[in-house]
Amino acid sequence: DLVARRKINRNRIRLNPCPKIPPGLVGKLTINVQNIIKSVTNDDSLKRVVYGGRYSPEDCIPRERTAVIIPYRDREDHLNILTRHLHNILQRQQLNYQIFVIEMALPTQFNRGLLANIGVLIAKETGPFSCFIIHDVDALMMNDNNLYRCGSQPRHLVTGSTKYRSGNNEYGLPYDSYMSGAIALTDNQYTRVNGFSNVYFGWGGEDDDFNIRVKRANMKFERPEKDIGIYLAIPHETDSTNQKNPARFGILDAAAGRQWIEGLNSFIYNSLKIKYTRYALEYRQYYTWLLIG
Ligand code: UDH
Ligand code: NGS
Repeated sequence: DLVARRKINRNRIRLNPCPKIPPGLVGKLTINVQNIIKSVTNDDSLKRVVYGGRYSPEDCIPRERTAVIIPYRDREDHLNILTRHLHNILQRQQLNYQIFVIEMALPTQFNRGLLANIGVLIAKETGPFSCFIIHDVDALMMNDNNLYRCGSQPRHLVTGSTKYRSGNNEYGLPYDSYMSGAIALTDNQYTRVNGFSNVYFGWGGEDDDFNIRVKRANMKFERPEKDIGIYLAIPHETDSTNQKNPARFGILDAAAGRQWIEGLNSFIYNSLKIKYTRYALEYRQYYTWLLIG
């Protein structure tokens, strides 16, 4: 009734912005991949998730509206682990967020850049979001101080992953300009670089291409502090429908020439018209799922 509604509105007006540093963070996390589903299933965070994998804090006004976009195919176990892990942590980070899983139907070779772009477009339709995070399905953050927010520059959220363990270093990166795993860009930043290139089918190169785009748009990837951006990579075998793309080095050499022609703004490049259809959109319990073919 009216009186009750007025009361709710009054309370809403009194809400303060969430603190700059969320008070409930715990720092470095111990993750046991085998037990993660069991350990977080009883966690209250999952009960607070709204269908479609959405959440917003009730007691303060969130500083960021984050869309987590996961290019995806055939990694159900990883997806179940990652989504639970993220719901648990992103709520502690007091974000307003939604998880989007963008799946590419068979038989096409996997195309991570294309899926990221489509994810951003669908998130914008669903939005408004202030921050887009392009996230690998097998990357689990190991320190909840790694806030899933955007910055004044594009952010590579990974300072080291168990995938690149070397010698005494438990967490590493394969090379300095490497920027896969998880990146965070504002709408403005993502649009300014014109998103990912859409022409990399199969494994490799699309991330290096994106890095070139960021540089050419006069921006620079930033990373969190070294001990904060650490990730556990869930071990897995090579995907049969994401084979190494033998043409990737040639395509990468021509990256600069394509930047403003194809990407977020266009899925057509020369004679190559990348047609895709939205086969399905479902608001699943822990994420919004889009199937592309
Ligand atoms: N991805 C899928 N399904 C696929 C391929 C890729 O979901 O079939 C997504 C997923 O989010 C993944 C990301 O795209 O995290 C990157 O894919 P990738 O194949 O580059 O990931 P990664 O580097 O695997 O982890 C490379 C093969 C490593 C084989 C090692 C064998 N010991
Ligand atoms: C580079 C690839 C990247 C890839 C990176 C790490 O060689 O796409 O290795 O790969 N670039 C090209 O192929 C041009 S990894 O060590 O994770 O297998 O992300």
